[in-house]
Amino acid sequence: MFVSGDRRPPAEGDRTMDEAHWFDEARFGLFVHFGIYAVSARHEWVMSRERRDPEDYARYAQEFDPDRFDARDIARGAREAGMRYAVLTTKHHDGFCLWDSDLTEYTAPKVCGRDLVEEWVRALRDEGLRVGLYHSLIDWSHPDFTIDQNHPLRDRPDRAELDAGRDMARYRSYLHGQVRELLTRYGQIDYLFFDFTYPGPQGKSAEDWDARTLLALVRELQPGALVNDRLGIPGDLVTPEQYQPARPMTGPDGTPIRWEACQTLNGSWGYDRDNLEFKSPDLLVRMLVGSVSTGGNMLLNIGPDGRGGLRREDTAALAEIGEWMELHEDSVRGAGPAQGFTAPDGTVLTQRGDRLYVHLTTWPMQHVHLAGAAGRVRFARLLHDGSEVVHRVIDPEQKASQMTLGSLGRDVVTFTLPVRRP
Ligand code: FUL
Repeated sequence: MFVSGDRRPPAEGDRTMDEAHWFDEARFGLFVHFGIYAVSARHEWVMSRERRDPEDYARYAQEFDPDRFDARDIARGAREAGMRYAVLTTKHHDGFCLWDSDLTEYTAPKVCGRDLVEEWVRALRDEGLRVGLYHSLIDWSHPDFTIDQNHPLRDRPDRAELDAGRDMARYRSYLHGQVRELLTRYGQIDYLFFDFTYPGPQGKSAEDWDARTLLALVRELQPGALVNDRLGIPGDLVTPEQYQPARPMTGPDGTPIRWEACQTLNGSWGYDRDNLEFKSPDLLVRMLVGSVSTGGNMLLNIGPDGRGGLRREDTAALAEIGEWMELHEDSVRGAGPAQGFTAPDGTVLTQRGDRLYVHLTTWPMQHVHLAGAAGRVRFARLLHDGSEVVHRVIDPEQKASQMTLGSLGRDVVTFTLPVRRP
């Protein structure tokens, strides 16, 4: 049966994922990398890249004064961009903690008197966003974290001496203790992004974190929270980094695997002042619909500067994506891969219930031929203004329909078709 061409959301049973979960419904989230590395303004890995020893690096903590960090502002920007969840770095690999941990003095509250995680969680809840926390498994400042291939002290001639006496078992109890703090002090946490495991002779593996116990701790303290895959054991979703999976991810038995592609705006996660290679909002929208078309989410990152403020490029990107989302949200939220259609060249397809969305990613284009559509389309219309897209069957053999479009000067044009199941 055909459905009408209105914008009514599909009924529960129409969802494209088997399980209606907030994460799959959301499709789009914000990642925020913030820490004392923002003061260096040279990437969040500056400590490792520049082989800085912990004492020297800790000078950034003394100079950390995030007077412009405004979690409310960030949360509002995320919501207006069409995001429905956001993830903040509670601690990155440098070990500096943004919350008031009892287990170390190396924290934001100790240097600036503010628990930034508390501010974060409150702001997200107030904006109606799901709460995500990133937590680094790696800690280059902890005296028990052994020196490996990424460690800032790896090239020191006295490496063996510096490494002697370090004890990963002690580090592990610190790590677990901190995760317990994060999961017991701030109410409901919806998503935990651990980062990361890198097995090998010079790396760290799931045993180093005692990943099973850590995961069990999360399940016990926050049974509803999603956990990513970077503990080195399977979690609830996989997190491709800076690439877009070309097709839906499936397990050996063909069942869909939940995934989320995390993406930077300019190749760096933390504030990187001199890196101006920003992705355009148009490209970001294409990446977003690309993620949805292959059944995943996109987690788009911003890196506040040394004062916690956002650079113009960050806010502009969020605002422009927000403008697109305001008109095209239905093709993203709760949508997934198209069922039984192959995307014609220059298009990306998403589907939500019985509504197919055709995103034109190259433009101008006068006609689109959609194989398999003949006889299944009741009405085709542009999504942003509801205007009709004239379609006619051109090849009954192929069951193809031709959609004729004028020359709209928009970046990503989306039209929507109520379709019949094949
Ligand atoms: C990586 C980290 O090493 C990067 O700094 C960043 O946090 C990214 C999301 O994950 O593995």
